[in-house]
Amino acid sequence: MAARLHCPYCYLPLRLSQVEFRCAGRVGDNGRRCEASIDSLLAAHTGDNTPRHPAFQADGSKRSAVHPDCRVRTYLRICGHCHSQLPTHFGEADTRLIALVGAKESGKTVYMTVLLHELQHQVGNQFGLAVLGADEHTMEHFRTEYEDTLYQDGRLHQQTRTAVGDRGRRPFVFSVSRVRRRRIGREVVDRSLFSFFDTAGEDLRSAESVERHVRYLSAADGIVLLLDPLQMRGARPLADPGTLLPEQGAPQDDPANVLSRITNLLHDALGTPKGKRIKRPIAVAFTKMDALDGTLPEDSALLANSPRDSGGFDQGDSLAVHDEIGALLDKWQGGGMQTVLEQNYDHYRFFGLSALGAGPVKDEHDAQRVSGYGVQPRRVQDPFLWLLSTFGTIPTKKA
Ligand SMILES: Nc1nc2c(ncn2[C@@H]2O[C@H](COP(=O)(O)OP(=O)(O)OP(=O)(O)O)[C@@H](O)[C@H]2O)c(=O)[nH]1
Ligand SMILES: [Mg+2]
Ligand SMILES: [Zn+2]
Ligand SMILES: [Zn+2]
Repeated sequence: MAARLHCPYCYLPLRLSQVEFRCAGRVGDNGRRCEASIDSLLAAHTGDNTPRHPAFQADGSKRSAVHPDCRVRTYLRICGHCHSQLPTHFGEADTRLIALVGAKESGKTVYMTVLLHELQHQVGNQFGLAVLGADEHTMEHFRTEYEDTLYQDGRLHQQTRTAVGDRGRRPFVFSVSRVRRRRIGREVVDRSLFSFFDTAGEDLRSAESVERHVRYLSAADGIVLLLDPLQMRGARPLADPGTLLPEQGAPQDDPANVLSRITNLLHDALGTPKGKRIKRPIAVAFTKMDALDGTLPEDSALLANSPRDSGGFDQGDSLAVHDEIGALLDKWQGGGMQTVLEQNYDHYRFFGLSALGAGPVKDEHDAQRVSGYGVQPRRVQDPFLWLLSTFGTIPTKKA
Protein backbone atom coordinates (compact mmCIF):
# COMPACT_ATOMS: atom_id res chain seq x y z
CA MET A 1 0.00 0.00 0.00
CA ALA A 2 1.20 3.48 -0.77
CA ALA A 3 2.54 5.27 2.26
CA ARG A 4 0.75 8.48 1.43
CA LEU A 5 -2.76 8.09 0.10
CA HIS A 6 -4.42 10.94 -1.73
CA CYS A 7 -7.92 11.11 -3.10
CA PRO A 8 -7.52 10.67 -6.87
CA TYR A 9 -10.32 13.21 -7.45
CA CYS A 10 -9.64 16.17 -5.15
CA TYR A 11 -5.95 15.38 -4.47
CA LEU A 12 -6.28 15.98 -0.73
CA PRO A 13 -4.46 13.57 1.59
CA LEU A 14 -6.94 10.88 2.55
CA ARG A 15 -6.46 8.44 5.41
CA LEU A 16 -8.56 5.28 5.43
CA SER A 17 -10.24 6.61 8.58
CA GLN A 18 -11.49 9.53 6.46
CA VAL A 19 -13.12 7.26 3.90
CA GLU A 20 -16.93 7.37 4.14
CA PHE A 21 -19.77 5.40 2.58
CA ARG A 22 -22.80 6.15 0.47
CA CYS A 23 -26.11 4.40 1.03
CA ALA A 24 -26.95 1.86 -1.69
CA GLY A 25 -30.56 3.09 -1.90
CA ARG A 26 -32.25 -0.30 -1.74
CA VAL A 27 -35.22 -1.22 0.46
CA GLY A 28 -33.97 -2.58 3.79
CA ASP A 29 -35.41 -5.38 5.89
CA ASN A 30 -37.16 -2.68 7.96
CA GLY A 31 -39.05 -1.66 4.80
CA ARG A 32 -37.28 1.70 4.66
CA ARG A 33 -35.61 3.11 1.60
CA CYS A 34 -33.40 6.22 1.76
CA GLU A 35 -34.19 9.17 -0.52
CA ALA A 36 -31.70 10.63 -2.96
CA SER A 37 -30.94 14.34 -2.93
CA ILE A 38 -28.23 16.70 -4.12
CA ASP A 39 -24.97 16.11 -2.25
CA SER A 40 -23.76 19.65 -1.63
CA LEU A 41 -20.17 18.64 -0.91
CA LEU A 42 -19.93 16.63 -4.14
CA ALA A 43 -21.59 19.46 -6.06
CA ALA A 44 -19.17 22.04 -4.67
CA HIS A 45 -16.12 19.99 -5.60
CA THR A 46 -17.14 18.50 -8.93
CA GLY A 47 -20.23 20.33 -10.14
CA ASP A 48 -22.14 17.05 -10.05
CA ASN A 49 -25.76 17.85 -9.12
CA THR A 50 -27.25 14.39 -9.67
CA PRO A 51 -29.34 13.33 -6.66
CA ARG A 52 -27.41 10.82 -4.54
CA HIS A 53 -28.30 8.60 -1.64
CA PRO A 54 -27.04 9.81 1.74
CA ALA A 55 -23.40 9.73 2.74
CA PHE A 56 -22.47 8.41 6.17
CA GLN A 57 -19.43 7.69 8.31
CA ALA A 58 -18.36 4.18 9.21
CA ASP A 59 -15.11 2.20 9.43
CA GLY A 60 -13.33 3.26 6.23
CA SER A 61 -10.75 0.50 6.42
CA LYS A 62 -13.53 -2.00 5.58
CA ARG A 63 -14.83 -2.65 2.09
CA SER A 64 -18.49 -2.29 3.08
CA ALA A 65 -20.74 -0.87 5.80
CA VAL A 66 -24.39 -1.03 6.83
CA HIS A 67 -26.35 2.24 6.65
CA PRO A 68 -28.05 2.55 10.06
CA ASP A 69 -31.19 4.27 8.62
CA CYS A 70 -32.21 1.56 6.14
CA ARG A 71 -30.01 -1.28 7.42
CA VAL A 72 -28.79 -2.02 3.88
CA ARG A 73 -25.17 -3.02 3.29
CA THR A 74 -23.31 -0.77 0.82
CA TYR A 75 -20.03 -1.17 -1.00
CA LEU A 76 -19.93 2.44 -2.22
CA ARG A 77 -16.96 4.12 -0.59
CA ILE A 78 -16.49 7.86 -0.95
CA CYS A 79 -13.82 10.44 -0.17
CA GLY A 80 -14.56 12.27 3.07
CA HIS A 81 -13.39 15.59 1.57
CA CYS A 82 -15.14 15.72 -1.82
CA HIS A 83 -17.64 12.80 -1.63
CA SER A 84 -16.45 11.35 -4.97
CA GLN A 85 -17.00 7.62 -5.21
CA LEU A 86 -13.67 5.86 -4.76
CA PRO A 87 -12.52 3.14 -7.16
CA THR A 88 -12.93 -0.44 -5.98
CA HIS A 89 -9.29 -1.03 -5.13
CA PHE A 90 -8.62 2.27 -3.42
CA GLY A 91 -6.47 1.69 -0.37
CA GLU A 92 -5.20 -1.75 -1.36
CA ALA A 93 -3.83 -0.76 -4.73
CA ASP A 94 -1.04 1.74 -4.93
CA THR A 95 -2.60 5.04 -5.82
CA ARG A 96 -0.25 6.93 -8.06
CA LEU A 97 -1.05 10.40 -9.15
CA ILE A 98 0.69 11.67 -12.23
CA ALA A 99 0.54 15.38 -12.79
CA LEU A 100 0.51 16.52 -16.38
CA VAL A 101 1.46 20.16 -16.68
CA GLY A 102 2.60 22.56 -19.36
CA ALA A 103 2.04 25.99 -20.84
CA LYS A 104 -0.97 26.96 -22.92
CA GLU A 105 -1.09 25.11 -26.23
CA SER A 106 1.86 22.91 -25.38
CA GLY A 107 -0.17 19.84 -26.38
CA LYS A 108 -1.45 18.50 -23.03
CA THR A 109 -4.98 17.57 -24.07
CA VAL A 110 -3.90 15.83 -27.27
CA TYR A 111 -1.10 14.07 -25.41
CA MET A 112 -3.31 12.78 -22.60
CA THR A 113 -5.86 11.48 -25.10
CA VAL A 114 -3.31 9.68 -27.25
CA LEU A 115 -1.34 8.29 -24.31
CA LEU A 116 -4.43 6.78 -22.68
CA HIS A 117 -5.67 5.43 -26.00
CA GLU A 118 -2.30 3.78 -26.63
CA LEU A 119 -2.15 2.37 -23.11
CA GLN A 120 -5.59 0.84 -23.46
CA HIS A 121 -4.59 -0.74 -26.74
CA GLN A 122 -1.17 -1.70 -28.16
CA VAL A 123 1.23 -0.41 -25.53
CA GLY A 124 -0.65 -1.83 -22.58
CA ASN A 125 -0.74 -5.28 -24.16
CA GLN A 126 2.92 -5.15 -24.91
CA PHE A 127 3.84 -4.61 -21.27
CA GLY A 128 1.14 -6.90 -19.92
CA LEU A 129 -0.70 -3.92 -18.47
CA ALA A 130 -4.48 -3.93 -18.36
CA VAL A 131 -5.63 -0.31 -18.33
CA LEU A 132 -9.28 0.37 -17.52
CA GLY A 133 -11.35 3.40 -16.59
CA ALA A 134 -11.80 3.16 -12.82
CA ASP A 135 -15.14 4.95 -12.47
CA GLU A 136 -18.32 5.78 -14.41
CA HIS A 137 -17.29 9.34 -15.19
CA THR A 138 -13.96 8.25 -16.67
CA MET A 139 -15.49 5.42 -18.70
CA GLU A 140 -18.13 7.71 -20.14
CA HIS A 141 -16.50 11.06 -20.60
CA PHE A 142 -13.00 10.09 -21.60
CA ARG A 143 -14.40 8.22 -24.59
CA THR A 144 -16.95 10.74 -25.73
CA GLU A 145 -15.19 14.01 -25.00
CA TYR A 146 -11.58 13.10 -25.67
CA GLU A 147 -11.00 9.87 -27.54
CA ASP A 148 -13.82 9.92 -30.10
CA THR A 149 -13.22 13.57 -30.97
CA LEU A 150 -9.69 12.81 -32.07
CA TYR A 151 -9.86 9.22 -33.31
CA GLN A 152 -13.34 9.06 -34.86
CA ASP A 153 -14.15 12.62 -35.87
CA GLY A 154 -10.52 13.53 -36.59
CA ARG A 155 -10.99 16.89 -34.87
CA LEU A 156 -8.56 18.53 -32.48
CA HIS A 157 -9.79 19.54 -29.04
CA GLN A 158 -10.77 23.07 -28.13
CA GLN A 159 -8.55 24.97 -25.77
CA THR A 160 -9.06 23.58 -22.27
CA ARG A 161 -11.15 25.87 -20.14
CA THR A 162 -9.54 27.16 -17.01
CA ALA A 163 -10.34 25.43 -13.74
CA VAL A 164 -11.32 28.68 -12.04
CA GLY A 165 -15.11 28.88 -11.96
CA ASP A 166 -15.25 25.61 -13.87
CA ARG A 167 -15.79 22.93 -11.31
CA GLY A 168 -17.20 20.61 -13.93
CA ARG A 169 -13.84 19.25 -14.98
CA ARG A 170 -12.85 16.12 -13.10
CA PRO A 171 -9.74 13.99 -13.23
CA PHE A 172 -9.83 10.78 -15.20
CA VAL A 173 -8.87 7.80 -13.09
CA PHE A 174 -7.57 4.58 -14.60
CA SER A 175 -6.63 1.35 -12.96
CA VAL A 176 -3.48 -0.29 -14.26
CA SER A 177 -2.93 -3.91 -13.36
CA ARG A 178 -0.14 -6.28 -14.13
CA VAL A 179 0.31 -9.95 -13.32
CA ARG A 180 3.63 -10.59 -11.64
CA ARG A 181 4.98 -14.10 -11.35
CA ARG A 182 6.59 -14.85 -8.05
CA ARG A 183 9.68 -16.99 -8.30
CA ILE A 184 8.10 -19.69 -6.20
CA GLY A 185 4.62 -20.65 -7.26
CA ARG A 186 1.75 -18.19 -7.30
CA GLU A 187 0.99 -15.18 -9.45
CA VAL A 188 0.11 -11.86 -7.90
CA VAL A 189 -1.77 -8.98 -9.47
CA ASP A 190 -0.18 -5.58 -8.94
CA ARG A 191 -2.76 -2.84 -9.13
CA SER A 192 -2.18 0.86 -9.33
CA LEU A 193 -4.62 3.70 -9.77
CA PHE A 194 -3.56 6.57 -11.97
CA SER A 195 -5.23 9.92 -11.92
CA PHE A 196 -4.86 12.38 -14.79
CA PHE A 197 -6.19 15.89 -14.71
CA ASP A 198 -6.32 17.87 -17.93
CA THR A 199 -5.04 21.21 -16.69
CA ALA A 200 -5.53 24.37 -18.71
CA GLY A 201 -2.24 26.01 -19.64
CA GLU A 202 -3.95 29.29 -18.90
CA ASP A 203 -4.12 28.28 -15.23
CA LEU A 204 -0.39 28.33 -14.91
CA ARG A 205 -0.44 32.07 -15.53
CA SER A 206 -3.10 33.23 -13.15
CA ALA A 207 -2.46 33.55 -9.45
CA GLU A 208 -5.97 32.39 -8.46
CA SER A 209 -5.48 28.89 -9.75
CA VAL A 210 -1.98 28.49 -8.40
CA GLU A 211 -3.42 27.07 -5.21
CA ARG A 212 -5.09 24.25 -7.12
CA HIS A 213 -1.87 23.58 -8.99
CA VAL A 214 0.06 23.46 -5.74
CA ARG A 215 -2.35 20.86 -4.35
CA TYR A 216 -2.15 18.89 -7.58
CA LEU A 217 1.65 18.98 -7.72
CA SER A 218 2.20 18.21 -4.07
CA ALA A 219 0.01 15.11 -4.32
CA ALA A 220 1.74 13.88 -7.48
CA ASP A 221 4.08 10.90 -7.32
CA GLY A 222 5.51 11.80 -10.69
CA ILE A 223 5.31 14.75 -13.03
CA VAL A 224 5.14 14.95 -16.79
CA LEU A 225 6.08 18.46 -17.90
CA LEU A 226 5.19 19.05 -21.54
CA LEU A 227 7.15 21.73 -23.35
CA ASP A 228 6.54 23.02 -26.86
CA PRO A 229 9.81 23.29 -28.83
CA LEU A 230 8.02 25.56 -31.31
CA GLN A 231 7.93 28.19 -28.56
CA MET A 232 11.72 28.19 -28.34
CA ARG A 233 13.54 30.94 -30.15
CA GLY A 234 16.16 28.65 -31.61
CA ALA A 235 13.74 25.93 -32.75
CA ARG A 236 10.83 27.86 -34.19
CA PRO A 237 12.62 28.91 -37.38
CA LEU A 238 13.66 25.28 -37.99
CA ALA A 239 10.09 23.90 -38.16
CA ASP A 240 9.16 22.06 -41.36
CA PRO A 241 7.56 24.40 -43.87
CA GLY A 242 3.77 24.12 -43.65
CA THR A 243 3.78 23.64 -39.88
CA LEU A 244 0.87 25.38 -38.15
CA LEU A 245 3.04 27.40 -35.79
CA PRO A 246 1.50 28.17 -32.42
CA GLU A 247 1.03 31.84 -31.74
CA GLN A 248 4.34 33.21 -30.51
CA GLY A 249 3.51 33.11 -26.83
CA ALA A 250 4.21 35.71 -24.22
CA PRO A 251 7.64 35.40 -22.57
CA GLN A 252 5.91 33.57 -19.70
CA ASP A 253 5.11 30.68 -22.06
CA ASP A 254 8.75 30.27 -23.08
CA PRO A 255 9.66 26.71 -22.03
CA ALA A 256 12.62 27.92 -19.93
CA ASN A 257 10.29 30.20 -17.96
CA VAL A 258 7.66 27.47 -17.64
CA LEU A 259 10.30 25.15 -16.18
CA SER A 260 11.37 27.81 -13.66
CA ARG A 261 7.79 28.51 -12.62
CA ILE A 262 6.95 24.82 -12.15
CA THR A 263 10.19 24.30 -10.22
CA ASN A 264 9.35 27.13 -7.84
CA LEU A 265 5.80 25.84 -7.42
CA LEU A 266 7.16 22.39 -6.61
CA HIS A 267 9.64 23.69 -4.05
CA ASP A 268 6.76 25.57 -2.36
CA ALA A 269 4.30 22.70 -2.63
CA LEU A 270 6.67 20.08 -1.28
CA GLY A 271 8.44 22.32 1.19
CA THR A 272 11.85 21.12 0.00
CA PRO A 273 14.42 21.79 2.75
CA LYS A 274 16.98 24.44 1.86
CA GLY A 275 19.86 23.13 -0.23
CA LYS A 276 17.99 19.93 -1.14
CA ARG A 277 16.67 18.80 -4.49
CA ILE A 278 13.13 17.78 -5.40
CA LYS A 279 12.77 14.02 -4.99
CA ARG A 280 9.75 13.43 -7.23
CA PRO A 281 10.71 12.20 -10.69
CA ILE A 282 10.01 14.68 -13.48
CA ALA A 283 9.75 13.71 -17.14
CA VAL A 284 10.51 16.74 -19.29
CA ALA A 285 8.92 15.97 -22.64
CA PHE A 286 9.18 18.03 -25.81
CA THR A 287 5.97 17.66 -27.83
CA LYS A 288 5.23 18.15 -31.57
CA MET A 289 8.61 16.71 -32.59
CA ASP A 290 7.13 15.80 -36.01
CA ALA A 291 7.52 19.48 -36.94
CA LEU A 292 11.29 19.23 -36.45
CA ASP A 293 11.89 15.88 -38.20
CA GLY A 294 13.66 17.61 -41.09
CA THR A 295 16.37 18.96 -38.78
CA LEU A 296 17.31 15.59 -37.26
CA PRO A 297 20.01 13.22 -38.56
CA GLU A 298 18.68 10.09 -40.25
CA ASP A 299 19.85 7.81 -37.44
CA SER A 300 18.32 9.97 -34.70
CA ALA A 301 16.64 7.99 -31.93
CA LEU A 302 13.93 10.65 -31.99
CA LEU A 303 12.81 9.55 -35.45
CA ALA A 304 12.29 5.94 -34.39
CA ASN A 305 9.39 4.70 -32.33
CA SER A 306 9.99 3.25 -28.87
CA PRO A 307 11.35 -0.30 -28.89
CA ARG A 308 8.63 -2.94 -29.19
CA ASP A 309 10.43 -5.37 -26.91
CA SER A 310 8.39 -6.11 -23.83
CA GLY A 311 11.26 -7.05 -21.50
CA GLY A 312 10.66 -3.85 -19.55
CA PHE A 313 11.47 -0.17 -19.77
CA ASP A 314 14.42 0.15 -22.17
CA GLN A 315 17.01 2.22 -20.34
CA GLY A 316 19.53 2.36 -23.22
CA ASP A 317 17.03 3.66 -25.73
CA SER A 318 15.70 6.20 -23.24
CA LEU A 319 19.18 7.53 -22.46
CA ALA A 320 19.91 7.90 -26.19
CA VAL A 321 16.83 10.12 -26.51
CA HIS A 322 17.78 12.00 -23.33
CA ASP A 323 21.25 12.81 -24.64
CA GLU A 324 19.95 13.87 -28.04
CA ILE A 325 17.46 16.29 -26.50
CA GLY A 326 20.18 17.62 -24.22
CA ALA A 327 22.30 18.43 -27.29
CA LEU A 328 19.33 19.91 -29.18
CA LEU A 329 18.59 22.26 -26.30
CA ASP A 330 21.79 24.17 -27.02
CA LYS A 331 20.75 24.57 -30.63
CA TRP A 332 17.26 25.68 -29.57
CA GLN A 333 18.74 28.31 -27.21
CA GLY A 334 17.60 26.52 -24.11
CA GLY A 335 20.94 25.30 -22.80
CA GLY A 336 20.26 26.76 -19.34
CA MET A 337 17.37 24.38 -18.77
CA GLN A 338 19.59 21.41 -18.15
CA THR A 339 21.40 23.30 -15.39
CA VAL A 340 18.08 24.20 -13.76
CA LEU A 341 17.06 20.53 -13.82
CA GLU A 342 20.39 19.29 -12.49
CA GLN A 343 20.36 21.76 -9.61
CA ASN A 344 16.76 21.19 -8.59
CA TYR A 345 15.81 17.56 -9.22
CA ASP A 346 17.13 14.20 -8.09
CA HIS A 347 15.48 12.41 -11.02
CA TYR A 348 14.77 14.05 -14.33
CA ARG A 349 14.78 12.72 -17.85
CA PHE A 350 14.27 14.32 -21.27
CA PHE A 351 11.82 12.95 -23.81
CA GLY A 352 10.90 13.91 -27.37
CA LEU A 353 7.57 12.81 -28.78
CA SER A 354 4.80 13.47 -31.23
CA ALA A 355 1.25 12.61 -30.18
CA LEU A 356 -0.19 13.06 -33.67
CA GLY A 357 2.83 11.93 -35.69
CA ALA A 358 2.24 14.70 -38.23
CA GLY A 359 1.17 18.32 -38.06
CA PRO A 360 -2.59 18.95 -38.02
CA VAL A 361 -4.22 20.60 -41.03
CA LYS A 362 -6.90 23.29 -41.31
CA ASP A 363 -10.27 22.43 -42.84
CA GLU A 364 -12.55 24.76 -44.85
CA HIS A 365 -13.95 26.20 -41.61
CA ASP A 366 -10.47 27.01 -40.37
CA ALA A 367 -10.75 24.28 -37.72
CA GLN A 368 -7.83 21.96 -37.03
CA ARG A 369 -8.05 18.35 -38.09
CA VAL A 370 -5.83 15.29 -37.82
CA SER A 371 -3.78 14.88 -41.02
CA GLY A 372 -4.93 12.39 -43.65
CA TYR A 373 -2.73 9.62 -42.24
CA GLY A 374 -4.68 9.53 -38.98
CA VAL A 375 -3.16 9.60 -35.52
CA GLN A 376 0.29 7.99 -35.77
CA PRO A 377 1.88 8.63 -32.39
CA ARG A 378 5.59 8.44 -31.82
CA ARG A 379 7.15 7.79 -28.41
CA VAL A 380 4.11 8.98 -26.40
CA GLN A 381 4.43 6.15 -23.89
CA ASP A 382 8.07 6.79 -22.98
CA PRO A 383 7.54 9.35 -20.16
CA PHE A 384 4.80 7.22 -18.61
CA LEU A 385 6.82 4.01 -18.79
CA TRP A 386 9.83 5.76 -17.31
CA LEU A 387 7.71 6.91 -14.36
CA LEU A 388 6.29 3.39 -13.98
CA SER A 389 9.83 2.03 -13.90
CA THR A 390 10.86 4.55 -11.22
CA PHE A 391 7.81 3.44 -9.15
CA GLY A 392 8.79 -0.21 -9.66
CA THR A 393 5.50 -1.00 -11.46
CA ILE A 394 7.38 -2.36 -14.49
CA PRO A 395 10.92 -3.73 -14.65
CA THR A 396 13.82 -1.80 -16.16
CA LYS A 397 15.92 -3.35 -18.87
CA LYS A 398 19.44 -2.12 -18.14
CA ALA A 399 21.43 -0.35 -20.83
N1 LIG B 1 2.68 19.20 -35.08
C1 LIG B 1 1.99 18.83 -34.01
N2 LIG B 1 1.16 19.72 -33.40
C2 LIG B 1 0.49 19.33 -32.30
C3 LIG B 1 0.63 18.04 -31.73
N3 LIG B 1 -0.15 17.96 -30.62
C4 LIG B 1 -0.75 19.17 -30.50
N4 LIG B 1 -0.37 20.00 -31.51
C5 LIG B 1 -0.79 21.41 -31.73
O1 LIG B 1 -0.87 22.08 -30.51
C6 LIG B 1 -2.16 22.64 -30.32
C7 LIG B 1 -2.53 22.61 -28.88
O2 LIG B 1 -2.74 21.27 -28.44
P1 LIG B 1 -3.58 20.98 -27.10
O3 LIG B 1 -3.40 19.55 -26.78
O4 LIG B 1 -4.96 21.50 -27.22
O5 LIG B 1 -2.76 21.88 -26.08
P2 LIG B 1 -3.04 22.15 -24.54
O6 LIG B 1 -1.72 22.15 -23.88
O7 LIG B 1 -4.08 21.23 -24.04
O8 LIG B 1 -3.60 23.66 -24.58
P3 LIG B 1 -4.50 24.41 -23.46
O9 LIG B 1 -5.69 23.55 -23.23
O10 LIG B 1 -4.81 25.72 -24.07
O11 LIG B 1 -3.64 24.56 -22.25
C8 LIG B 1 -3.06 21.83 -31.23
O12 LIG B 1 -4.18 22.58 -31.61
C9 LIG B 1 -2.14 21.51 -32.38
O13 LIG B 1 -2.11 22.57 -33.30
C10 LIG B 1 1.54 17.11 -32.40
O14 LIG B 1 1.72 15.94 -31.99
N5 LIG B 1 2.18 17.57 -33.52
MG1 LIG C 1 -5.86 21.49 -23.19
ZN1 LIG D 1 -11.65 13.67 -2.68
ZN1 LIG E 1 -29.77 4.09 3.51
